[in-house]
Amino acid sequence: MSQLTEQELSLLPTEEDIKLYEKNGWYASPKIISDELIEEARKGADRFYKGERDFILSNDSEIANDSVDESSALLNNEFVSLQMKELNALAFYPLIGAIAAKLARTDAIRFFSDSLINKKPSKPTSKGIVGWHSDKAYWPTCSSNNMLTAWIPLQDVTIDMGSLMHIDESHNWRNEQDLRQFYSFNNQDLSKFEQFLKENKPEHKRSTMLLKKGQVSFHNCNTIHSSSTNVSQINRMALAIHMQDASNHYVKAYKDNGDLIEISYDKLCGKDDLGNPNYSDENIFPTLWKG
Ligand SMILES: O=C(O)CCC(=O)C(=O)O
Repeated sequence: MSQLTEQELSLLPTEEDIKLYEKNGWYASPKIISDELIEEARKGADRFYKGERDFILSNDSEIANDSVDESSALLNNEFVSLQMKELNALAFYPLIGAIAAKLARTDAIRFFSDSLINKKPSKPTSKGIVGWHSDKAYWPTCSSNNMLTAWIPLQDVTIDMGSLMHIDESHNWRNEQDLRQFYSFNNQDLSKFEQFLKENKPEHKRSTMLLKKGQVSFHNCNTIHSSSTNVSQINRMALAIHMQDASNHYVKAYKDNGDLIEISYDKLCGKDDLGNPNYSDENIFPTLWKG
């Protein structure tokens, strides 16, 4: 694994930053990524939307893989950094994994998945909202509550662009089952959950990630987040990299009716010695950082 330069070391979160991450469930970094790396990633994203691929995924039928649709204000495509070299360079930028490792207080960070989100200016037929959810709600087969996501905007993000919003300290609500009925990435109505919060969590605080290009927002896998409509005139693009801490491994999880849950990534990765999905499969969940 690559070493960090002196300058990169100076950009790691301090103990105080880590404690704030643990308290709030999110951390916004200073500028850690060069304009060149971001511009290259945008080129990779543009090539992806044109249908080009540098590396072929063994199976892309089970993952979010929106096709370009002029009537839709939101495109969501997963595992793009395992398909495009410029997005791979961004996802594997060592400082991102190193910061994640510090925040999760772990010595290794492994890729779990990614989402390239292109939130276009809203259309009469499509608001391009990302509904309130926690990432972990989609990963019941993961043992760790210490997994985290790096959200990397591919341009500055201003208030009118529908930036990422976190509910502070909501990672501590992970066992509150009545919240789960509201969770859905695809839900275009943010207001029902907001009304619920007003009534049941009147003290809650919402933090909107207004970031400059090169800054990265990190959130714990249980932190509740969403993003609203992009009412600006330009596309708001972001690469979200979902990451495993060293402790994470597959655990069996069941639906209410007793059926075994299989998440889509289980169909992409190899099996371990017991025949279960192998969340350490280097082909699909490569190591991003080792301390
Ligand atoms: O880009 C967005 O608006 C949503 C991103 C997201 O859900 C995530 O980073 O986990």
